[in-house]
Amino acid sequence: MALLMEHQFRQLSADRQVETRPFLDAVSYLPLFFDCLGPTIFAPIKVDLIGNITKIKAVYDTNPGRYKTLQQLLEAEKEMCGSEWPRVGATLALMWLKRSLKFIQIFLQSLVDGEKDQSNPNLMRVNITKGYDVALKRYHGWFVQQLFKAALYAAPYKSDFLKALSKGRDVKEEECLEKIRKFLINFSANIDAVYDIYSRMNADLDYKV
Ligand code: EIS
Repeated sequence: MALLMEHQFRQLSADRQVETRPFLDAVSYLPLFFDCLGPTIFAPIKVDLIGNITKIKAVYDTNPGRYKTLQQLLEAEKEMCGSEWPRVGATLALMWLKRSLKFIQIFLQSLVDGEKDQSNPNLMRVNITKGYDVALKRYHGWFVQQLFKAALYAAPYKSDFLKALSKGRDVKEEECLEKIRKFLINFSANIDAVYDIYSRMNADLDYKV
């Protein structure tokens, strides 16, 4: 929890523009989130996520003034890349990054909403599967979907996951969930705003990996 609460996302202003720099600062802590699920088996996911963030940051650093907001960044690439866009550069990296963020969002929301397998309340398979189904499944072919099903069995117990999120401190479940609830307010607003950019600019692609 400490992990999430110490690196909150910014509250959006009235125009709902997402500023690139603070967004990148906040997402740079999220790969650690996958360590809390299990550092070894989920390492490839973490690598993918870090790759997305690194790519967006590399583009941003070439001209921070011009790419002040994520929308400006996409608009600039659209103008520069012609028919290759949106399957290029930071636009492609953010397209995938937003799906991983959405996965985290739906998974955490389901936890705080108390959705659980009544016969195994300390398992998180219901919550993880919901995140996956909403955010990622349709972009994965048969093989990756099978990997997901296998990986689900390596997911930790809820109590261990919450403890890892709290940096090893034994915090009461309800206290943890309350902090996640607070974290989700700005986090979800940022993700929704990024999804809106992709739908407004017709920048999302439907291919499967
Ligand atoms: C994108 O990745 C890149 O992110 C993007 C660019 O290269 C683009 C080109 O098409 O591809 O292929 C990736 C996709 N990312 C697309 C899949 C990675 C999944 C890792 C599979 C490795 C297997 C072994 C580990 C076992 C875990 C399996 C999980 C499978 C989903 C139980 C909890 C599971 C949680 C899973 C949720 C998070 C998954 C996030 C994956 C995102 C994804 O689908 S660019 O790179 O533009 O920056 O260069």
